[in-house]
Amino acid sequence: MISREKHNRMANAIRFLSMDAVEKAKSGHPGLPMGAADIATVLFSRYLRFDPKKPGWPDRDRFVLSAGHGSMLIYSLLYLLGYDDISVDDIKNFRQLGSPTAGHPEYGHAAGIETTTGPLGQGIGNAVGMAIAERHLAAEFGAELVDHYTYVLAGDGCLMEGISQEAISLAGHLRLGKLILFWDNNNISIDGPISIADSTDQPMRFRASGWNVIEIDGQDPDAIASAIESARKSDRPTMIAAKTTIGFGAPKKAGSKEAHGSPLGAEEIAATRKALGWTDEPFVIPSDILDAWRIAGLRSVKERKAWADRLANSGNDTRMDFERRMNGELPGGLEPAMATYKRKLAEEKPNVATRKASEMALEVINAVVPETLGGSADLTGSNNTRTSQTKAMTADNYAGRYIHYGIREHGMAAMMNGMALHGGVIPYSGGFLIFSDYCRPSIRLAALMGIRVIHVLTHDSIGLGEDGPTHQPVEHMAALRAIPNLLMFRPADVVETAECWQVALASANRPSGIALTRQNLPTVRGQFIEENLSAYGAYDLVSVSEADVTIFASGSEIEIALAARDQLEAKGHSTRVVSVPCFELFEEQSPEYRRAILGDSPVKVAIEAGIRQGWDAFIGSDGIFIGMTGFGASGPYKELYKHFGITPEDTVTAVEARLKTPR
Ligand SMILES: Cc1ncc(C[n+]2csc(CCOP(=O)(O)OP(=O)(O)O)c2C)c(N)n1
Repeated sequence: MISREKHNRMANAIRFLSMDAVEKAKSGHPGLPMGAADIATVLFSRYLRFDPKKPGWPDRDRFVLSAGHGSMLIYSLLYLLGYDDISVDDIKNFRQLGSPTAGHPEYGHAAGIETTTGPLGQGIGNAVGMAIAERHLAAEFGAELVDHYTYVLAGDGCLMEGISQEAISLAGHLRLGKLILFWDNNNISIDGPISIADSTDQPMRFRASGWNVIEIDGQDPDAIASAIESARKSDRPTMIAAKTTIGFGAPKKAGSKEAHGSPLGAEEIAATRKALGWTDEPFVIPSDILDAWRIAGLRSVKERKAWADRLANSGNDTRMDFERRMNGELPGGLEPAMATYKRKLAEEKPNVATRKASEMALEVINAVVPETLGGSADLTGSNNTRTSQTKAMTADNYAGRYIHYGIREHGMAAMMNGMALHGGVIPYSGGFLIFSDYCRPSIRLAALMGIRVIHVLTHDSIGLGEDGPTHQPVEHMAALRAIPNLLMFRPADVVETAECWQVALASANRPSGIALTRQNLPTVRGQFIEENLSAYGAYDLVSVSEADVTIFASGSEIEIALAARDQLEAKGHSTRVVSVPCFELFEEQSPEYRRAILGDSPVKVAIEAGIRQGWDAFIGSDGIFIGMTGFGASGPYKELYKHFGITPEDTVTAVEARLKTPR
C-alpha cells in the first residue's frame, strides 16, 4: 500500500520532471502532466500491467496519451518506472533534435510509447482500435493469452474534436468494457476556459453513447483508485471524468491558460517547489521516491512470466500462430495461394471492376490469412470488402472479422491504426477514395508511425459516373501520393489488383491505399507471369524498342492507353505502354531500371483521370497529360470520359499534333 504522503511525492516527481524539462527546453506543456500526475501515479503504480524490461509483452495493458502535448507525463513515467529507452539525460534533452523525448510522444522512438499522438483526438480512436483488437484476439486465442485493459488519457481538446465522437460511439456500440478513458477535466485549453467555446455535458454525451461514466476529483488518489476498480468491472467502456487543475501546484499559474503550453518561469517554479515541499534540484529524484517508482515497475513481472508459461503450454500450433501474428509475419500459405489465383485469372481473363477484383483477391487472402480484420464505413456493397470468411463483429461476437464502422471514416482510420499497433491483426478498411479526405490525418499518422493498415478506396475517378463531382476524386491520388511512406496503388485489372494486395500485405512497415474502380475493366495481363510486376511500381505492359511514343497510365486509363496505342500503331507510330500502379515503388527502383522504364521516346504521354501533379516525373514538364484540370460532372461515365477528353481519340490527336510540331 502506498501512503498518501508517498503518493504525493511520487506524483510530484512527475510534476517537477515535467516543469523542469519544459523550462530547460524553453518550450513544451507543463500544465497537463502536473494536473494529471495523480491519475498517472495511481494508474501506473497500482493498476496498469506492464513490464519495463519486456515492453513488447503482448498481453500488457495499453496506455495511450491522447493529449500528446502533455508528453512529459509519459517521458517522466517511463524514466521513473525504469524503461531503458528513457534516461534522465533524455529528459534533460526534451524536445531536442535526435532525442527520443520528442515534442509529442512519437511511436518508435522509445519502448513504452504505444502510439504517436499530437493531433488531438487521434489517441481516443487509437485506444478504441486497441480495445477492439484485444477483444477480437481474446475471442480467438482465449483469455489465457489475451486479457488486458486499454487506458486512454484525453483532454478537453480531444473531446472537442469530432473524431472523438466517431470513436466513442462505436466503442459504446461494441460494449468495449475493457476500455477506460480518463478525461482530464481541467476546463482549460489554449485560448482560456473551455466555456468560451463549449458547453457540452460530457458525462451525458458519453452516457448517450453507451458508456459507463464515473465523476471524480482527479487529484484524489483514493477516488481515482476506486473509479478504476469500478470501471474494470463494467461491461461497458468507462469514462472517468476526473476534475483536475491544470498546472497543479504552481501558486500563480495553476488553473489558468498560462500553465498550458509554455515554461512556467524560474520564479513560478521556485514558488512551486516551496508550495509542494520539493527541495531537490531539477532532474534529481529523491532515492526513496525513485525506488518506489522502480518497485512499481516490477509489479507485473510475475504475471508476465505466468503468461509466458501459459503461452509455452498452449500447444505448438496455437503458440506458433500467436507468435507469428504478434510478430506481424504473414503465413506461408499466402504466396502459393496467390500464385494459383493469378494463374487462374490469366486463363479466365475476367472483365470486372477493380473493386470486384479486390473482393476476389480478398476471398483468396482471407482464407489463408486469419489475421485480416476488414470493414467498411457503411459502403460494404460498394467497397466489396466483405468476403465469405468475414462475419460481422458485434458486442456478442468479437471473433467476427468484419467491422461495420458506420459512417465514420476518420474514426475508422484512427481505430485501424490502434489495431495495427496492438498487433495480431491486419486491419483493412472500405471507403470511397473521395472520402480519404475525411481520414487523411489518421492515414498520415499511420505513414509517420510506419504501420500496416490497408485502405480500400473505391470509386476512384469520374468513372463512378452519375454521383457527380462531389463524389469524383480528382486531386486525391496526388494528395495521397504526397504523404511520405504511404503506398498508393491504382491497379489496372484483376491481376494487378491481386499483386497490389500482395505488396500491401507484405509491407509490414507502411500503410497502403488501393484505389479501385466502380466500372468494369478488361484483363490486360492476360499472360501468367509469376513475378509480381506491380511491385516495380511501373513496368512495360507493351514493350517496343525505339518507340516513337510512350504512354504511361494507371488504373482504368490503361484500357484507354492500350486502345490509343492500337490506333497510333495503325498510323505507323510505334508505341509503348507502361503501367504505373504505384508511384512510390517505382521511385524506389534502381536508377537503371527507372531510366529503362522512362525511356527516351520523343513523345511521352500520361493518362490518368485525375490532376497532372506528379506525372511530370514520368513525362517531363513538356509531356502530354490526358486527365482532369478541374472538378468532374454528373452523368454516365462513358459520356464523362468523352466530355473531359480522356479517350483514345483525344490521346491520338494530342500525340499526332506533337509529332507534327515537336518541341
Ligand atoms: C487537431 C489538433 N488541433 C489543434 C492542436 C493544437 N493544440 C494543442 S493542445 C491544444 C489545447 C488542448 O486543450 P486541452 O486538451 O484542454 O489540454 P490542456 O490545456 O489541458 O493541456 C491545442 C488546440 C492539436 N494538437 N491538434
